[in-house]
Amino acid sequence: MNDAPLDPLTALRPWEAPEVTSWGRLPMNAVDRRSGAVPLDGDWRFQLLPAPDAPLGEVWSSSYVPGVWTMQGTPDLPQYLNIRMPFAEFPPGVPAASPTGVYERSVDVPAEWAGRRIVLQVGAAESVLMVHVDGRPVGISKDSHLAAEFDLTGLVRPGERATVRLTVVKWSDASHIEDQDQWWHGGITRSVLLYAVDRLHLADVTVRARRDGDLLVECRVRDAGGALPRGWYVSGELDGHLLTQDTEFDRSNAEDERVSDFLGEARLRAAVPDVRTWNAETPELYGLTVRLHRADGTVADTSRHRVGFRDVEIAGRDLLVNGERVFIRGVNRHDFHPLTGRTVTRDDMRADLVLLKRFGFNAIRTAHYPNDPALYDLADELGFYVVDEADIESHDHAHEIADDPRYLGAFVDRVARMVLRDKNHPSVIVWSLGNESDYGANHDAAAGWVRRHDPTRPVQYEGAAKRGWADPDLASDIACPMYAPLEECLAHALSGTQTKPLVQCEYSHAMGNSNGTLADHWAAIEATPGLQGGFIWEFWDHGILQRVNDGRPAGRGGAGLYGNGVAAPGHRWAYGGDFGETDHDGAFIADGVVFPDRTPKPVMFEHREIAAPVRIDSFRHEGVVLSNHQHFRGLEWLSGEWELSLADGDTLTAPAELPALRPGETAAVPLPFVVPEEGGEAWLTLRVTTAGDEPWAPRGTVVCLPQVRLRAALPPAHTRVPDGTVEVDEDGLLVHPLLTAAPTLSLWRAPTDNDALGGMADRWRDWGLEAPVREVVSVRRSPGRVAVVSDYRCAGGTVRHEQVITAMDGGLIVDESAELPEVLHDVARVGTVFETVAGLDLLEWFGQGPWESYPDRAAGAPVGHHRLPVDELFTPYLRPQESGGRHGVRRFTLSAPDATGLAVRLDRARQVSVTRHRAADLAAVAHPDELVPRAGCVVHIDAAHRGLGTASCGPDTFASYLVSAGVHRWSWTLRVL
Ligand code: IPT
Repeated sequence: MNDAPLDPLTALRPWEAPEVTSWGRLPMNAVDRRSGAVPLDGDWRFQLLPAPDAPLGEVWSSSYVPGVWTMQGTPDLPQYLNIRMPFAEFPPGVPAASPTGVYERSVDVPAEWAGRRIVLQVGAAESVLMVHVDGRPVGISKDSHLAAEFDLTGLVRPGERATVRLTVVKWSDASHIEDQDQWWHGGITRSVLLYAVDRLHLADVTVRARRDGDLLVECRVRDAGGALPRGWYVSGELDGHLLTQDTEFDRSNAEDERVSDFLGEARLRAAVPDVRTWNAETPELYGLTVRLHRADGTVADTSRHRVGFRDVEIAGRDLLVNGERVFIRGVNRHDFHPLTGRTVTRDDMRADLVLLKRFGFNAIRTAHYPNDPALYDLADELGFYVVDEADIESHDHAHEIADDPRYLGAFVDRVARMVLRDKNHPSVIVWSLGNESDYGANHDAAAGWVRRHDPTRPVQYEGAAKRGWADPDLASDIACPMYAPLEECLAHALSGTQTKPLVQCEYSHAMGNSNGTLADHWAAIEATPGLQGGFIWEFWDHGILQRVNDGRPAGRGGAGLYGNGVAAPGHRWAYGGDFGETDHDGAFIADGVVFPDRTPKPVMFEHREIAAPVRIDSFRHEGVVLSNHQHFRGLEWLSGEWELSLADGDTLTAPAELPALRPGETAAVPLPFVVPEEGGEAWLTLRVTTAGDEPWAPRGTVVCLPQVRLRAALPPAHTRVPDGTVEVDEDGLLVHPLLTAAPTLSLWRAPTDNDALGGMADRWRDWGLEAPVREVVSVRRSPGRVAVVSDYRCAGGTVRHEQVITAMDGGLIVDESAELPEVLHDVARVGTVFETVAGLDLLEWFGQGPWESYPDRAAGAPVGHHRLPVDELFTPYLRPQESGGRHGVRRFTLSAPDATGLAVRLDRARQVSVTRHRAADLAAVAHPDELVPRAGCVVHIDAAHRGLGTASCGPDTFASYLVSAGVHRWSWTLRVL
């Protein structure tokens, strides 16, 4: 035991005192001190204690800062829980055992800092930070996602070495309001630095820049010595143009007008002529430098900002940016990385945003806490509308905490500090008071603070808005529901009672193979005044790269990222339960539109098309009608190429001349091809790419692929005159040299996460659809033809299946029907499954592609000729499930390198999948690395396939995408190549 006197910070037990939001922590401000600072990132001496009041040991290891210890080889591993707290204590209580990291390092304080004010900045620490310097207590802070600053001026000596100790306590009263749906970690997640400023310094700078060119810069000035010296003034420079102090408002800098000896306020004003306004499409920024001068004109302090001139307002039920009702094509984004857990670099964030831009997103909700500061710089620069969300989620104890006055300070503090930090970013258009915390007086207090401090932006809070979308309340200017059914949104917009813009803060849950009906949502949003968009849940699949042999996180040095969504050999993407946690929420953490290595999932291509800036409205004989669907930009940044795909022919291309269209305009352009008489079904695609380099995409990057059908397919004219032989075995199963399993009826798919969490999978299992017992009723043979009737018996009933196989044209025609009894009113699929010999490794098809698509997620895959190796057709969702499907397939071939193989032609466009896995193989495992690929192909041809929906969290697919009971008929031909 260590008998040292109890440290005063520890003695306060701040980890179970919600009233203590901080002690010794400096006010938040928007002056960026990163440049010129001494970075303290790197390896720190480290000890992990079992509790915050446990004595320090003798032995130090090391830990990398910024980083979480849960990913750096300690016994305390990541744990994933969504709503439930990881411990039973009621707020503000915490368990006595609470992993506590003690970080220590020496710091050489530069000698030239003598006489200056010296500040320590800890970028973020979760969940309680206690700071000591040379053994003396400095301060405390909470809020795991905002920086904390401490004044070290009197505590360190320039030119000497100091020891900084950061003690980070994992569980605290604050954990109860940081109960976001993500991994629990512990550590220091953002950079630590030390900087110095003049004693006379800019305490804060607030920039307001309007779309009419009006610029207002408000500066707060302080002197560390106390009273301000006389005669100071500020000046500014906007892209080289000097701004001078507004003499109407130079309080406290001139002797006669001094209102306070301690707080200086000064204002710069300018009217910028012909201003280039900021919006997410053309994010024009101006460089602003603010200088604080001493009376003799020398510069005491400088602050640099990037200014975007723009207005945000709500007019009636419209959210307007620069007067335009912009669509919010958003996504929810966490700070996440598969190797570090939470720590992200500027390059990581840039890669996130670049990818989002390339796939048509224009908005981010910083779910559910202020993201890394660099994210906002990048959003300003690349063009995103940001809903900036405070670090408040009390999901498990929401009702108790929302009105608990002990948490009042924390609510206001977290919201206010976020606003003070981010107020100068043009990208931030809305403040959010947090997530999933019920609604109480603590929210109204926070909303009141924001409204007084920043009247230039709306406030939103889902917990308030859900009481009634049109209700007046202090905490939400926007009706921002989560996962509201489309019909409810439509009914509200059409009701005549709508009072606020309707922008869903979360919708279209991207867990596993999901995001069905996204295109239907957008068709409704674009057609319905009052609906303005929403934020898909969410950007990342939060799979942590884990070594399979020892179950540890791979950590910072982990290999194998940025590939094709698959974890490196010997690794897997861990989700809840994979670190041995008994309490966890499984794969619910894998619900993003990108894999953990940022590989886009198929839904991204769907989204890109839904967000297309230029579209083909229609085709008439006189030409193709194009329209510009942007809010601010013309088409000059795009170039195009026409493609004409003939089902029974080739793909022809021709250069496209895009018309000069302003936003909202349409124009007809002549059809670039004479469509050949032959060739069957014909599709015209406009391949739209960037004409030059964009900050987020090099020239030639695909932006969208709008399409129109020029000619429909002729119905197949089979005469059914047999001209060969059909061989079936005694069970009436087809015998064919290229098939290892004969075509049989399939009614089931490996449950998607939506199927599982939406209850469909259980129902299908109760019905026994997974493995019905096939009983042959009759086999009738006639020359060149066999007709087989069989019953597929399962607990849910009997499905009568008929298969008539006719030898014709050197191949086989298979006509099938299945009759589902009424009770089987919603099944996964009705269709054929067969398996091929090994070696047929290339799929070529005419239909939708090349990306995976399903009946209710098929807007982003253009119809055309596609080819992919069979191994690339499968999508490696983190929990294996139905995947790899292609919608709208008319015909396909499966071939070996020597061009031998089989060809299939379908009676009409249908859902097809070709993978190495049976549905039962997929359903039997928990991670893709456990799958053993079969040598041949498992081929499904579906007469009907159920839509995907989003029922893992939100509405199921629409009735029109369900597979119903009754008779289904389909036919296909099989030929040997
Ligand atoms: C909603 C949460 O806000 C989000 O953090 C995430 O958990 C999402 O759902 C599902 O993945 S809360 C849900 C109970 C509606």
